[in-house]
This record gives sequence, structure tokens and C-alpha cells, in this order.
Amino acid sequence: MDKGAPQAIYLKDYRPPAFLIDDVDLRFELGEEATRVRSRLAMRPNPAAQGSAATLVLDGQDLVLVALSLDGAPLAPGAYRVGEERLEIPGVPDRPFVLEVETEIRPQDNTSLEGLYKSSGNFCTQCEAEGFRKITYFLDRPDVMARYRTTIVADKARYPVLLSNGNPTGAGELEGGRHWATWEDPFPKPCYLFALVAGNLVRVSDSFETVSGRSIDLRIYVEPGNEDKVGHAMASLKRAMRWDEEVYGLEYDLDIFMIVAVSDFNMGAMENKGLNIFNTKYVLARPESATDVDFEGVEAVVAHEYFHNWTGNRVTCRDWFQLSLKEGLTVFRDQEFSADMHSRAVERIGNVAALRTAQFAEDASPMAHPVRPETYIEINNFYTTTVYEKGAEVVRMIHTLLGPAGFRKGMDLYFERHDGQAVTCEDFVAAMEDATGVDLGQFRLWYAQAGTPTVEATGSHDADARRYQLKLRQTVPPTPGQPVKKPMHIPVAMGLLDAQGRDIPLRLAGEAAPGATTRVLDLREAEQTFVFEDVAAPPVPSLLRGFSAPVKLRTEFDDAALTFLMAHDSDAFNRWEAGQQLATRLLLRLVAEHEAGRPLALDAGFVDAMGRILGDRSLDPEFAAAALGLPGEGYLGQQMDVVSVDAIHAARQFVRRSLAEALRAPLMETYRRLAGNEDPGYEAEAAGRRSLKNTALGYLMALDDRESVELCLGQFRMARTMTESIAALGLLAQSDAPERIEALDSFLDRWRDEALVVNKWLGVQATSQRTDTLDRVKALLDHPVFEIRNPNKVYALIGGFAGGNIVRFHDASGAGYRFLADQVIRLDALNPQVASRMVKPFSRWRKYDAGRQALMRAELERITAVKGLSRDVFEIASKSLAD
Ligand code: B3K
Ligand code: ZN
Repeated sequence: MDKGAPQAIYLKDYRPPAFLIDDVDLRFELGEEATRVRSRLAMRPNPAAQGSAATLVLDGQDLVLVALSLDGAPLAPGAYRVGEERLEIPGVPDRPFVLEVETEIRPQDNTSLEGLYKSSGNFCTQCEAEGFRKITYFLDRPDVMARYRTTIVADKARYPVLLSNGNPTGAGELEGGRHWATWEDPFPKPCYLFALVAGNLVRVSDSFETVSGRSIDLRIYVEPGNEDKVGHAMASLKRAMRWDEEVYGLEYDLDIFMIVAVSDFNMGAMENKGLNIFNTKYVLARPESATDVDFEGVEAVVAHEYFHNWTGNRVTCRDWFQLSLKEGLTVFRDQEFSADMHSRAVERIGNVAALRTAQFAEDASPMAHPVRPETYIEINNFYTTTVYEKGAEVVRMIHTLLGPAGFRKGMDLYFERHDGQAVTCEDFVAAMEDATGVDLGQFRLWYAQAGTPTVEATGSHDADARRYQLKLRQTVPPTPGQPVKKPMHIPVAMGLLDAQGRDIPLRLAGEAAPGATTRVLDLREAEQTFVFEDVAAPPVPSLLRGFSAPVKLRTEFDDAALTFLMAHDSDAFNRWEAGQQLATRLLLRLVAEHEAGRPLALDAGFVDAMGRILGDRSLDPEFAAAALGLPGEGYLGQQMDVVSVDAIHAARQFVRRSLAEALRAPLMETYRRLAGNEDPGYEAEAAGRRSLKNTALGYLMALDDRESVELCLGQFRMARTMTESIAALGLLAQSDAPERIEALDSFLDRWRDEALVVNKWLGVQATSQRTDTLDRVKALLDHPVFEIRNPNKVYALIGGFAGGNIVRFHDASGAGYRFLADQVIRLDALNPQVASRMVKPFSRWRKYDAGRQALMRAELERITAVKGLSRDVFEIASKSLAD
């Protein structure tokens, strides 16, 4: 690591690379003590950066340089300089040349899980964003695209399977029990897409026939014993391949597509060309050990990584500031895939709820940054919900503005122009514009301006003129480095409902005849008025249908209007949204009551509305479950200037309990109706019923009575699916039921050997709102099933507590804060990326009361004072503290 304060990198400083690499020939000799990497690079000066440098500067980190030669001649030690993070070779020729580099690395000691490392005894890699430099000296930047040939040499008994990108082109035996394999990838790629796997893995095979009739060899590799858990991942992969052909005309390009599941992985998965490497969490799934949510996650992540083959790999990013070019677009694609596979409304509800909880919070924090950031210290910190999920919303808005056919034209042009290139967000928008003629000039601000815009809507009706006027006002809040904002181009999809709840055909002033019942208004000014003709009586507007823009909408609706929309809006998303707004409003009122020391009472209208959802058998059960869900404590906190941790918790608990008391009979009836002997398999319908059943059980458990506990225990003991089992265990773990200890013990007994299930066991304890949770979490750090080097375990236990247990983490004593800071410091020495994720809950410290602020600030200061702190944690902690 470099000494001194870490340096920021700026988009404005981008320069094309001084050199290009056409071909890379790699040879790995994998060993238990040391691994040798020989790299032969066919290089040349970059014509687009003529005369910019005679000194070749390669990136490299934690490498031992063994040999270096240029055009076959070894370089004398004085002919180059080896620094902490680079290798400099002055005076390289101004013509094509071949550089050969040999390095030695120790993957077995690599706890950062970046570069080449070991997981369960197997070798694997993670190179995005800048991990390739931990393997060999290289131009580690995405705009250097090369063809790779990779030879792997390893002990055959230990590592029978040897994989890399592309197609296998040779293999053989060597003396001493070793063997080798060579892989060649014909598609030029940046080094972040390089991958290597060597290990004792079993393979599950299948095939896929592409639209043009080519047969693709599909393989999923897992550790022995897991072969029976990959069926869902394989089926998902095939569905994704078909969908990309049908919706975008995109066909797979290599003859082989491989997925390898590893248990030690910093994030979800990685789209390496032809050789995706996955966290086991997103591959392995069987109903008895994975929940319905896990099944959905597997399908979505398999699809996401597969979709990257075109959006990310064939067309890649010029530099890391353009990360959303591939991530925002690919998230949009995977969201649309899931919407096509399941219920579109339920998908949208889930995505929006996640966006508002995580991304809106990030956008309001010291870490707020535009979808295309302008500066970073550590790029790994920018794989954020803003780049991913807000980035996907930006692509979705383009889709809305262009329409599906226009969007497809834009995509076609994007690939026609940029296949095989490393490009920018601007190139993407330009293709969309050029293909359709739609002006996206002002729209580009979505890439550049951070912060969540607020749109305020007011309406007025003129009975004589039969006219309705809708006034929209937008403001974009200041964010770090961006004190003043310009008005954005915001697509507002909307409709008007008549008194019977029917959609009114809309005629905007100046139009000859009424048209569709949903229109997309182009809000471009700070304030703009839209006039609708032929509106006989005051309508109820349904605004931002389908959440057509990632904004905060403020309306003047009273409770009655929201209840009306909840019942009648033809837009399913907005029916859900009206209920959420109603609940939010009510909960915030109760928070204020609680703070004022007044007794709480639940609004009868709200109880009725929730009762109607429960009683409406025509509703999709999954939608009903979403509609019965109350806004989370985090989301409620965002609505307050100063987050009242305890009052929010108390108000929410009060509402849960009061609803359960008032609706006890229909909740019981719903529960019993759905608790039948149904198919334990993962199918959308069965999953929907389980979701609603668990929602009902959750409310009933808020009653804290014996009958509910018995119901819950019954579900836990009889469960045939993990969805039922873990939901019941989670509720028991929150409760005072004496059986909870036994339930936790028996669960662990049964699942001790299944790491992914053990993580759930850690998770339910970490997120329990019981007052003894922190002590329990601390004890679990020393439990034999916990392993600090495994990211999934850290995310479940430490992340579950700090990120998923607001009331206990923010305990006024500061004990939760102390605990987290201790763990961040401990993790930073092992795995900076994981540590940096864990430090994030501190970043919103300014949103709390003075006491908590002081406590969190002190912990952040303690963290930044650590000697040798990683760039990753330094960046988040120091930006959080900055004024
Ligand atoms: N592209 C990877 C994420 C890499 C994260 C590096 N810190 C997974 C994905 O978004 O598909
Ligand atoms: Zn991605």
C-alpha cells in the first residue's frame, strides 16, 4: 500500500492509454507455497495518444518481480523501476514490442479476495475492478482490450479442473503428478474480465441451442456434494439466454458458457468472459435449504451476469467513471427479465422499495454521488446502489421516453457502433438519441447531478371550463461538491380517475381528441403547468405511475384520496404506493405523538383499508403481501430531519400490534387458508402464497400470545421449505417464547454443514430486536460456525446487526457503534472491500440526535486514525466526516 494520504482520481483527468496490448499469453504455475505467473504481452504505442510517453508504466500490487525482458532481451535492474504500485520501464521502442514479465504471488495468503486467491482449497480470481494488477504487471484499465491465451499448470490430484476464459484448446499431463490446460478467448477484453479457476469441482452440464442453431455447452461447477442444487441456476441461465435473443436479438458468442460457484466471494457474482464466478448464494438452491427470495436472487443474478456478455463485455467501459454504462443498463435488463418471468407489478414494487430504502438514503448522505461520479479514491467503493439501481432507473426513464421500439432501435445502434469498444455513458445516450431523434440533452443531467429530486404536485379544477390544471414543481437538493442544481428532465407518467375510480381519457390543451388514459408528461422546468380538457368533475390524479422517475413525490392528497387510489387505481404499482403513503403518513403522526408522550391510537380508516386487502381473494397473494407490509424503520427515518430511532420503532411496533388485534380473525383465516398441504416447490404461485402466509404470521406474532407462538412453532417444526422454516425461526428469535432457544439450537443441528443456511441462522439472531441481541452477536463472533474471513458470514452477522437492526445498532449507549468500529478495524487488515461495506452505516451519522452523533463521530475518528488503513475504508470514513 502507498504511504501518505490516498489520492483522489478525477474523470476530467482521463487520457487514452499511451500503449496498447493486442495479445496476452499467460502461464500460471499454481503452487502451495508460491505461484508463478509468466506473461507475454504483444504491445505497441497507442496511435490515439501519439508521443505521449516513452516510459511504459504498468500497474502491479503485492507482486514479486522475478524476470523482465523486452523483445527477448532480459532487462538489467537499472533499466526499470519497481514501485509499491507500479513498474516503470523508460525508453521503450516507438514500435510494436514484446514484453515478458514473470512474477511470483501467494494466493493462499490473499485474504482480500481480489486477484488470485483460494476458496475452500480451490484457486479462483476476482479482477474487477483492479484485481488483475495483483496477478501480474499490466495496463490495468478497461480501455486496454486484448486477446488472451491462458495456460494453467497444477497438481492434478488437488486441482483436477483447470478453467479460464474462452474455449479450451489443449490439455495434457506433466511429470510429478501435474497437468496443464490451455484456454483461448478470441474476443478482445479488458483485464478485469480475466478469470482462472483450478480445483476439485464437479460439473453439471447442459446445452442451449441459439436462435441461429448453434449449440452452446453450458456448465456449472460446484464443490462435490452440491451437484443436486444447481438445477434452478441452470434453468434460469437458459431462460436468460432465450430472453436476450427474443427481446434484444442478442445471441451468445462463444461455444461454451461456464459458471463456477465459490463460497468465499466479496459480492454476488462476476461476469468474466465465458467463465462467470459466483458466490454460492446465487447458484445453489433447493426448496428445503433456500427461500423463495433466494430462488429469485439466483435467477436474477444468473441473468444479470449473463446479460453482461453484451452490456459490459462486448461493449465495455472506457474508464471506471462510466461504470453505470454497464451496471445501470444490465440491472435494467435483469429487472425487465424478472418482470417478464414473474409479476411485473410485484417486481417493480420490490425494486422501488429497495431503491428508496438504500439509494435515496445514499443520495442524502455524505457519500452522495452522481450516477457517473466525477471523482473517487477507491473505485471498489463506487459499486453503489446509485451506480447500479439509480443507474437502472435512468435507463428505464430513457426506455419510457423512447418507448419499447425506440429503445430497441437505440440498443441496436449502440451495438452496431460500439461492439468491441470501451465507451462512455455519453456514447450510450448519443446512440439512443441518434436512433430515434428524441432530444436527451437536458436528460443527461441524470448522469451528472447527484441527489434525489423532489416533485411537488398541486391540482385545480375549473368546473365551468371542464378543465383540470396540474402544476408540477421540482427541486434538486444540494449534495457534496454540487451546491446548486439545474432542473432535470423528469418523465411523469400519470392518469386521472373519475369519481367512480375509472381512468379518464386524457386530452391535453391543444390536442384535438382525447388519447390514452396514461400519459407521460415531460417535466423540464422548475415549475410547469399541464392543462387537461374535458374533465367534468374534480378528478383524483394518479401520478408517477409505475414510479416513472426516481424522485420524491409530494402531493396534497388527503387520507381519503389515498384510500381511493388504493382501491381503484388501474396502475397496480400506484395502488401499492397509495397504501405506503397512507401508512407512512400515519406512522409519522404516531412518531410525533409518541415523542410528545401522548398515548397512541390507530386510525380506523387504515385498519379498514388493510382489512380490505386481507379480504380480497382476487388479489395476487404476492401483491397482497407487499400491500400489507409497512414501510421500514429506515425509510421512515429518512422522512425526518432528525431520526427518532426509538419513537419510530415504538410507533411501528404499535401499528403492527394494533393491526393484528383489530384484524386477528381475518389474519388467522388467511393463515389457515394458505397453510394447506401445498407444493413445496419453487413456483411463483406457491411462493406468493407462502409470502402472504408468512406476512400474516408476522402480524399474529406481534400479538405476543400463546396461540400465535404455537402456530409459529408448528410452522417451524413442520416446514417443508426453507421459506417457511426461516420465517418462523426469525419470528421466534424476536420473541420471548422460551422455545426460541431450542428452535435455534435444533435448526443449527440440522443445518450445521450447509454454510448458506448457517448464514441465515446468524442473520435471524443479528436482526432480532430483542434487547440482548448485541451480546448474542458478540458471542457468535466466537462460535465455531462463524468465520471472519468469509464475506457471507460477515454480511450475515455484522452486516445484519449494523445494517438490518436499526433499533439495536443505534442503541443510545453507543455499544453498537463501538462494536461495529472494532469489527471494521479488524476486517480492514484482512479484506478492505468487506470492511468498507461495513463502515457505511456510520456515514449517515448527521441524521441523528446530538448524543448519537457524537458517539458515531468518535468511532469514525477512531477508524480514520488507524495506521495503514485501506483506501477503501479511509474514503468512506473521511468523506463521512467531511463538512
Ligand atoms: N461486475 C461485478 C461487480 C464487481 C465488483 C468489484 N468490486 C458484478 C456485477 O455487477 O455483475
Ligand atoms: Zn453487473
